[in-house]
Amino acid sequence: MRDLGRTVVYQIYPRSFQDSNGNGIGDLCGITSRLDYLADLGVDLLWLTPIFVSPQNDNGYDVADYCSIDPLFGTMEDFDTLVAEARKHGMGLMLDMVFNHTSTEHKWFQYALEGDEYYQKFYYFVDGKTDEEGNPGLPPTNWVSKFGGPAWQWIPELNKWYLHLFDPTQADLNWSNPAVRNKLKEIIRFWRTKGVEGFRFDVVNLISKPAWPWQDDYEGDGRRFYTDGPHVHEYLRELALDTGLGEMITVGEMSSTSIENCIGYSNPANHELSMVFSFHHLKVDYDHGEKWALKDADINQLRNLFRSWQEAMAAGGGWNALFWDNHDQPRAVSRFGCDSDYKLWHASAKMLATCIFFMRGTPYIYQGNELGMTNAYFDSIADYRDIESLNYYKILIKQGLDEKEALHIIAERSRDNGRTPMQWNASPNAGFTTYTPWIGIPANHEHINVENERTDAHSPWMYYQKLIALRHQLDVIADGDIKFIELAGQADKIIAFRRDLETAAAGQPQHMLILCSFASDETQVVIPEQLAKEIQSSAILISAYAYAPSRKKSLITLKPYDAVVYAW
Ligand code: TEU
Repeated sequence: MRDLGRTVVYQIYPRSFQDSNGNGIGDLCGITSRLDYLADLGVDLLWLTPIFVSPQNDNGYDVADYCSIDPLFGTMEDFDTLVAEARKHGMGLMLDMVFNHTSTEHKWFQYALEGDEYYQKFYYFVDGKTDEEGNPGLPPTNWVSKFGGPAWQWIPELNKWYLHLFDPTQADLNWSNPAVRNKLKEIIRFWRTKGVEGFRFDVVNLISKPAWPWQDDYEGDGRRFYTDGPHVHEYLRELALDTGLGEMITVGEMSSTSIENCIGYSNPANHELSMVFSFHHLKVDYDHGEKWALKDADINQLRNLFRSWQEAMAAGGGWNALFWDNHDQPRAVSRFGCDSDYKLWHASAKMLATCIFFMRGTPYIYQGNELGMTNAYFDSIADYRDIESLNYYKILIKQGLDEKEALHIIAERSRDNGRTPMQWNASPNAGFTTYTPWIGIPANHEHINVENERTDAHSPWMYYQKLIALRHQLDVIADGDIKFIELAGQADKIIAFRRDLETAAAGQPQHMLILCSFASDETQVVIPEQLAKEIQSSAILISAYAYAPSRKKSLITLKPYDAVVYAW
């Protein structure tokens, strides 16, 4: 099995990676045609977001058949070819298992609607509440869906409500029913025999709901009742032990979770998962914790979150998935870096990569990160495709914002920012498709594209290639301890940490100091005395600018969005 510390995962959003049949939507054959590209970059595992049969209301996270390929993306034969060809390139596949809910078009849900009681028990079909006057027909609880609106849908034929933590067409599965758990194990076994190397489990810390009856939430949206729920660890262990997941690489997506639970999920002794995604660091620009309210990123908070997660997960034997971007997030370079000035864009794309690549965990590259791809900045609501963005646009207007204000928030926060097509070249559709793409392509593909960056020795692409190679080679990055460093007066600008490993292979550095600047201006950093002495004998391993920062004894001058790694 691959070593977690030396593995780099590349996330592909198939719909937006490469179209091979000219319908404007990316597909499996398109991915196969780009395997040389991915192998040159040097990545190890390819995580594909869902490619299964789906009505695509939530771009495949609404699965109607877990063991068939959606014709939109190709055939099972195309999938088998992709697995085989990827293996020839030394790469493995990870599939996205959406097990918290199914599409309401899934046959289990359809049988349930037809009155089959066995399948009704696969979901949460429950009676409503009566109001103060005794009239029936109120939702069972006041819980709110993650996509806005109530988390319950009324089914008049059955006189019941069903739970959907996401879209009404994504019905939550009842994991307390052993028959459900067994069905899901069969799906894992099916894909294992197809030769996939790993799985990503969608919102998997939401699968265990509390015992009935459920309560209203007067302080929040209900998440505190079902997040990291009562039996979640037990269910994950059972899934892993019964299907042999221990021999595979698995990552769980953990919504609003805690460090303590994540140690539980990912400590190998517990036999649950290899690693976890958590999202607290991607909420530091949410005003009062609210996604649809803007504020500047709080770098001090970001640093504190990284410090507590990195140090506590290490102490507890847990393992982090390291990432900034995915298909649900606006582009990090637009959020935490700078995308309006060529030089700063360049530096900040590299700085962000440095920051996570040198932490303890497994780094994930989301397609286009290696190019420094930016937000889309669509200027009309008609350009958006994502169900969550379209819902929230309406909600914001209802709350009294005018169209311009609402659109501004959507432009900053929409998941579509991360879903625009891969920018292969400067041609009108960026080399992604010969047809009209399913979603718009930012004009900056004229210079931010693969063709340009692979011929520029200083591009973000070349930098990523080096980072991946270093991950593979150096023991201290893969296995070292991590400790964050307090820099007097610079807490809101600089993230600094060190990595140490006493047992590094001969000739390899045992220590590293990583400095990342989130400031748009030049910043002077005073290194603590002892550390300044230690780095006297260091060499610069990699840095965001071609010229390393100047250093006078303990004083280092970092350029805007600089990153530098000292190794000794
Ligand atoms: O996302 C889980 C999730 O809660 C958030 O990332 C969510 O998409 C958004 O940020 C709410 O504000 C996973 C998938 O990654 C996402 O694409 C799916 O839409 C969602 O689950 C439902 O399956």
